[in-house]
Amino acid sequence: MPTLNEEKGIGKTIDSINKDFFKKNNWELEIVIIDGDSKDKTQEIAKKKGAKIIIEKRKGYGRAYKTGMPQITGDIIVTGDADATYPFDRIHEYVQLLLDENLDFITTDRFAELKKGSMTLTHRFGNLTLATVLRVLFLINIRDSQSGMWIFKKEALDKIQPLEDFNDGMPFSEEIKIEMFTAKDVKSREIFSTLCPREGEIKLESFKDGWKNLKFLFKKRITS
Ligand SMILES: Nc1nc2c(ncn2[C@@H]2O[C@H](COP(=O)(O)OP(=O)(O)O)[C@@H](O)[C@H]2O)c(=O)[nH]1
Ligand SMILES: [Mg+2]
Repeated sequence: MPTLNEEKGIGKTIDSINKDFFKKNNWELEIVIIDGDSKDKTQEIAKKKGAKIIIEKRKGYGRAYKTGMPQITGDIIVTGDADATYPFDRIHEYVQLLLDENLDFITTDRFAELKKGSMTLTHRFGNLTLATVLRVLFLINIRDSQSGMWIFKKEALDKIQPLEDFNDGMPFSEEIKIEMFTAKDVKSREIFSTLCPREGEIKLESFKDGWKNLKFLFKKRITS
């Protein structure tokens, strides 16, 4: 999880993981945050709850993942925001699905079950636009191009462009989907999921980031 001043959401997010299921299945669980030098209690709370903390002072959502992912020791990586919006209480089911269906990459469709107050109309419209443009430009059939919860085999990262070539900002999210869904030998799928209302301050700057995400799609289409 990338974190930047998420003291209101980090504890709830970590607590919601079904740790008993992991234990029962003998699945080792490592919780990792990549923290952008939070000035609140994010690090303290995460540490108390047993998480490993990687610090990445350089700005950006994508930058955090680029620094964090190579340092993950597990075979399967599950990502998501630390703001209690993503269903970390279901990740054991998603991991099981990845294994049962022998998939390499799963992305989650938040629109299948948007909880009340989880997304403003403006954001819904922005997301719809971005997903449509992505579908048209890259011929990938996904409904939610901005979902931040992915479940994937770490080895899938070796089959796509080098992590350092990824965007440092919010476009990282759509870029990883484009890379995984268009890569040869990577079995990808989008599954129904959900989104809950956020705890704490939003870091995304709606119009600025929406526009950046849109420009990014055209640029990537032209240059790749
Ligand atoms: N390390 C790090 N994390 C960030 C940065 N910007 C955002 N995040 C984290 O990335 C996640 C996504 O940000 P969020 O504001 O929830 O964006 P949204 O879900 O698209 O509205 C959250 O867990 C943030 O704390 C950053 O510059 N550095
Ligand atoms: Mg979020």
